[in-house]
Amino acid sequence: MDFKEYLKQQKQLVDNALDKLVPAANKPPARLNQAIRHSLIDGGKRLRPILVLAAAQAVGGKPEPLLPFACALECIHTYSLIHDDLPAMDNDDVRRGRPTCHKQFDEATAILAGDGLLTLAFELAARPIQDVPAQDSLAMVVQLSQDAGIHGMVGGQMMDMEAEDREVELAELQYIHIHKTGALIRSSCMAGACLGGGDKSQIKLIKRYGEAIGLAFQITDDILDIVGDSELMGKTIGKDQQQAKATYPALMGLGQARDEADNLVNEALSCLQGFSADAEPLRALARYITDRTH
Ligand code: GRG
Repeated sequence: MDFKEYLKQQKQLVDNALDKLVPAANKPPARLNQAIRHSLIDGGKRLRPILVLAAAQAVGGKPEPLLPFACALECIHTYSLIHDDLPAMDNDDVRRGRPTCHKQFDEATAILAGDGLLTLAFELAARPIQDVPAQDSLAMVVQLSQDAGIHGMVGGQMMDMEAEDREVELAELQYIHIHKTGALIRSSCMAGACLGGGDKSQIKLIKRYGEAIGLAFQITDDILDIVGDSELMGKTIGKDQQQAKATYPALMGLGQARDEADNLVNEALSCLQGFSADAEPLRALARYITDRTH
């Protein structure tokens, strides 16, 4: 398959759906909708929604009906970026190649834009999906709440903040990465597998796939913060070293961190061994996690 073309097409599909599902910039409250659109529209790789669609395809399901759920993942992800960039957290000026939400608007608007995106996400995730039993939808909404919230991303962010300015061992760092970044990626994969009609064993394997690429994704992010190109990445890099943050390369060196990420990608690929050619996009996405340059 032409993976570059696949990514481009899927991103376009997600971008079009987001544009339709998010309130127009001139609709009241216009400033809030403009702030949401500033951070959300035409930005980012759309990895999480694309994973939802690819996981559905891998189990033989139709991806298109899952677009609102897939967009919910992107709304939650974008909210986390907006809040993470605030002065009270990472205090960043640039995100997705443009000024961060609080820089372009103001702090209060950025907080509300994040809150608006988080709540919109659950409205989208709870929408009935053609041919999907309501109990499966409900189970994935619950899963998403847990993975995005206290037991997942939000909890991971708190642990990350608490670990600043002190020694962190690898086991703790892994725990932080799994929660802060991995949980939402796992949720994306599980939602696609379940809502795409996968059976229990397929969902379990794709869940494990998601866990492995989720951790590999954050390790790669740690690596790119050292060797990446800030223009390509659309954000400030080198901040981890500047803040003496615990990262995989800081704890084990660049080479071993790369090996760790590669091993996880191989583990993810082995989860898909019994799947048909329909899982090819999911396989290519796993390889992309460590090959990416932004
Ligand atoms: C709940 C406030 C709050 C934060 C949660 C996810 C997160 C914690 C903070 C965002 C900043 C950060 C470094 C997160 C780690 C995950 C990560 C690498 C995000 C960037 O994701 P990409 O590369 O971004 O998919 P694009 O812009 O391509 O969507």
